[in-house]
Amino acid sequence: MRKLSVFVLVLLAASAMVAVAGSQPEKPAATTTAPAATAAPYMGKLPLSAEKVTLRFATHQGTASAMAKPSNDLPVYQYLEKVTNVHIEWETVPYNSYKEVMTTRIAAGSDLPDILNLSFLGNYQKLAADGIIIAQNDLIKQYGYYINEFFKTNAGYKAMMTAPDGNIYCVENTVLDSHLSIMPMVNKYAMQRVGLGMPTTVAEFTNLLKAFRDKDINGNGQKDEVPFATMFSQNDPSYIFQLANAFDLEMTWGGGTDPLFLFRAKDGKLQSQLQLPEFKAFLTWVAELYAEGLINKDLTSANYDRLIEYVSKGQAGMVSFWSTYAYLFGGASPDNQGDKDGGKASIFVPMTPLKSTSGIQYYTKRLGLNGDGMGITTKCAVEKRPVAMKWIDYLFNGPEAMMTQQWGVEGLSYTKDAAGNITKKTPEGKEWSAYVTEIGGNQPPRAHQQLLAVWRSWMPQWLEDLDATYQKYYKDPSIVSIQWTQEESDALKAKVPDLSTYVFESVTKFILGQTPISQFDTFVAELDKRGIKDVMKIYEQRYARQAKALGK
Ligand SMILES: [Ca+2]
Repeated sequence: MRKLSVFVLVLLAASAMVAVAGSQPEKPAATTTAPAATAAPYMGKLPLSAEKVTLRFATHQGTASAMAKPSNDLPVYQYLEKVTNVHIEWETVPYNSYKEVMTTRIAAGSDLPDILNLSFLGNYQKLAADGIIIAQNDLIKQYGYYINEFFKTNAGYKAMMTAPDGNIYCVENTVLDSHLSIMPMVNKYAMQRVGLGMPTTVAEFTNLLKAFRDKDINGNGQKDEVPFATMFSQNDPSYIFQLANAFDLEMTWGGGTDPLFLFRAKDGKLQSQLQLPEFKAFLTWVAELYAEGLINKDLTSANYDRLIEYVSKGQAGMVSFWSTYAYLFGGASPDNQGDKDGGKASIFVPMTPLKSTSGIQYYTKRLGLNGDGMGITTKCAVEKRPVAMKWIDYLFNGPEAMMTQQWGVEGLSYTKDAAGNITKKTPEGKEWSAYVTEIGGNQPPRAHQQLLAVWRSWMPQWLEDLDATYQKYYKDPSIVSIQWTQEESDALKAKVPDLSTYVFESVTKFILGQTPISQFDTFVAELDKRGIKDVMKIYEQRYARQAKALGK
């Protein structure tokens, strides 16, 4: 886990930081000074200010302990100050206490910084209505050069960053939405031993698992195979739900306050997926896999370590996890021939999607925001707002700032020759990506993008090559997680926890065979009793805004 650990941990930390929203539309409080009539429009040129400007920025110290706490002692931040001419006074709070500390500080209403990380601080519209932050629309128009460039090719992200009242209160972290996310991985040597190839249909998938079960793939003479080692729980539903793609459903993403997997949009209308015949067919299939001994008996309690254990004993022919981990499962497998890091060649190969009932093969893109919203507070002096906006803009999508995320600082973590070729540089005894993280690169606690270039440079070549060939399978989600109004968010809070608990208890019992599939209609009726239609109405309201913003 050396190479990828930091990056993947952060990917997995992507959580329910989705903004909940406010009900009282308010006029933007921003009153920015218009540039003089003679001034050329801002085009992202450095430095961001002719005179040194000091801004106070309150943020957390990073999502994982391996992340570097922002500080002017770190080379990346020293470099960014040099090129932008903006000095930051850091006010940092540990990630786990950020919500509590900052909520208290906001409630006191005094001593706000100029720029505020809005993670965990609630609905943006409400924060603006409460006089904490300003709308950034006008500022972005004038000083958000790189944000506007990003929006040109990322309409979905623009829609998600726009509040229900039409204002943009902040830009937020973006994630890589279509690169080896959640999908099963299949041991190619086990496939060779049983004489079968990569499955492309539900029937082939089932047959492959049966062959793994019956043909002693680890060659120890015992029937100890665990054909498909996976997980299923309320916190980790995706490994199983993702397979519902084979039934034309769309259940890979969502959870917490935004259980997207409950619904899909079809022909412009939302449908409650769990109440469809397709879901019954899917559930019937998974229950059969379980009853046939094709799935690990402990799927409701298994974790990553347990999956590695099954793999290391050669018991698992197929395993579920983030498929960026494919090389780690390969490294742990007895089929590994001395390539202990799994970096040189594939053993566990991410599975191509199964053909759906209607004949298409797809994975759903993980389109979502991931916190670190960059609010400009009402306490930020009007004359400082343009440079605050430029700084946020530049760090989000400016070329030198992106270089620091990917490569760190020239001379320290990389060198560049006259032709512009970059070579990694690492101090004695350090691992390169850990060093880049340590000096302030990688995924800092401010709005940033997960970068494909970083992902690529940190991925074993065989996995990177495979990822390129899988791009054709990714499709946009039919429902995009744009922001809720406060009213919608409150209504969801009243219904969703009880409904979700019921869904997971029931689905688990169906899979484990504790409830027969003949009871499916009772399940469907009970979902109605527990208000799934009311929840769907709220999703429909949001979907109407999505249709307006994205035309679909
Ligand atoms: Ca065996």
